[in-house]
Amino acid sequence: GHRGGILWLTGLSGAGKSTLAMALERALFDRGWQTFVLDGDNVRNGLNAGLGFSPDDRAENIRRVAETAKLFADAGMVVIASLISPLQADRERARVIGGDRFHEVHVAADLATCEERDPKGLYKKARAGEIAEFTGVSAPYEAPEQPELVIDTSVLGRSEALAHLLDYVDETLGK
Ligand code: GGZ
Repeated sequence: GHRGGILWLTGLSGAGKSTLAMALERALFDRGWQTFVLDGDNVRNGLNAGLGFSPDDRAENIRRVAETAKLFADAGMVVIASLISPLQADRERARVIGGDRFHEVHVAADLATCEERDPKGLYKKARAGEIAEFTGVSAPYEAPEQPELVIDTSVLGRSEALAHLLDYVDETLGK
């Protein structure tokens, strides 16, 4: 069994948030847990269509995802929210919305590592000036000061990263 909760994955584009979110969802699903992923990438096509990447739009994107995550967590689900959420202030607001169900996970990989991976070629485009306000290049990323968990994907392999996250989820949401 498990309690409801929100695992808020923050980190740069290319840090591995989506990959980790999907792997965690699969692992929890296989145990019979109720789990659900809210990913910046997919939510921006629907719920948050129309929002861009200005500071105001990012703040609204994060607020809506936090409110949605709270509804699902209140219903007992383990919500995995995967958003860059680059600013401390926006994440603090998400934490206030989520209350004690909120768990901040810093999916940490340094900019150089993310830029070298560049899975979608976005860093290349950002460096060429084809994408404005790109996080890490032309827009800020403020690392969390006191996250509940740090997963450094520049050091850990995929299965190690997942194992760390699963241990944390077991400790905090398992019963
Ligand atoms: C950052 C951008 C941008 C800009 C498009 N800045 O790695 P991806 O490609 O697949 O996922 C990223 C996604 C970020 O959306 P979020 O909702 O997570 O961002 S935030 O929390 O800041 O609201 C990236 C892509 O969108 N993308 N333009 N300018 N990432």
